Amino acid sequence: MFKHAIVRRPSRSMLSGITTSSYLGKPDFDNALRQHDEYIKTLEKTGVTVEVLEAVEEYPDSCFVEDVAVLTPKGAVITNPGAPTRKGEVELIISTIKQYYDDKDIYRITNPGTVEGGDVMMVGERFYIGKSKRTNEEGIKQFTKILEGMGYSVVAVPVNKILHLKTGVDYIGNNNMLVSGEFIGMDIFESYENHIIDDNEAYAVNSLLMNDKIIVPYGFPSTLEMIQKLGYETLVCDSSEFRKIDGGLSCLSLRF
Ligand code: CIR
Repeated sequence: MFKHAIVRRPSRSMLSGITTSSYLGKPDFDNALRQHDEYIKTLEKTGVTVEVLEAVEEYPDSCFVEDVAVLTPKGAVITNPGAPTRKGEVELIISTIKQYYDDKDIYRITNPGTVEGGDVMMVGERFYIGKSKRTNEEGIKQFTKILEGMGYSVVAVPVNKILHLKTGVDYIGNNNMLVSGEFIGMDIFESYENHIIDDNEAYAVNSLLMNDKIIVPYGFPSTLEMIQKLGYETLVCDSSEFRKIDGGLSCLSLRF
């Protein structure tokens, strides 16, 4: 059960956030704030208390708090983002993490290792970590040592075509895995029930398992229907402004 979530308000500078989706246009900041309000309310409906951190103009991508830490029931890992403009974001989160974890249970990924939380997918006692443009071999080595020390197992997954692991594959509980693109048919995930999300709805792979509910992004009716048919209670949340800078639902919070 998740009890807590941490989010950070988007800053006006999000208009210059890193993006591979510029064809979608620039985010509308006022609408992004409204969507962020809705995101917080949606998280609350899943039974968590949400800590809302203030916006930081200096870091355009800092609303994507998922990337700067990995929070587990046994300890916290402060990451080291691979994107140069995002490295400083980790210092902003540490004092918040310290409110929830003892110092002895807080670990750090250090140079030359890089890890971004969007590349980390928790499935019970196992963590999958994507080797991507943002998370490198050395980062995976450090992450594995830390997580194995906590008693978890870690499996590395190649990520070649997309930003983060969870942009393309997501675990929604009950052995159900949403898969798209390069992850379709991958041996690593063969023990799960694979549910293929077509390219035209690929953004909705990043749906979010929160306690007994799944939060699905607004505007992806086939994925929504498929998840409902699996028997889940769903909540829908519009994250279209964040999508314009490559952000999905999971990126916008830390959940633990
Ligand atoms: C970035 O490129 O870093 C941001 N514009 C988007 C980060 C998305 N985060 C995530 O998938 N966990």
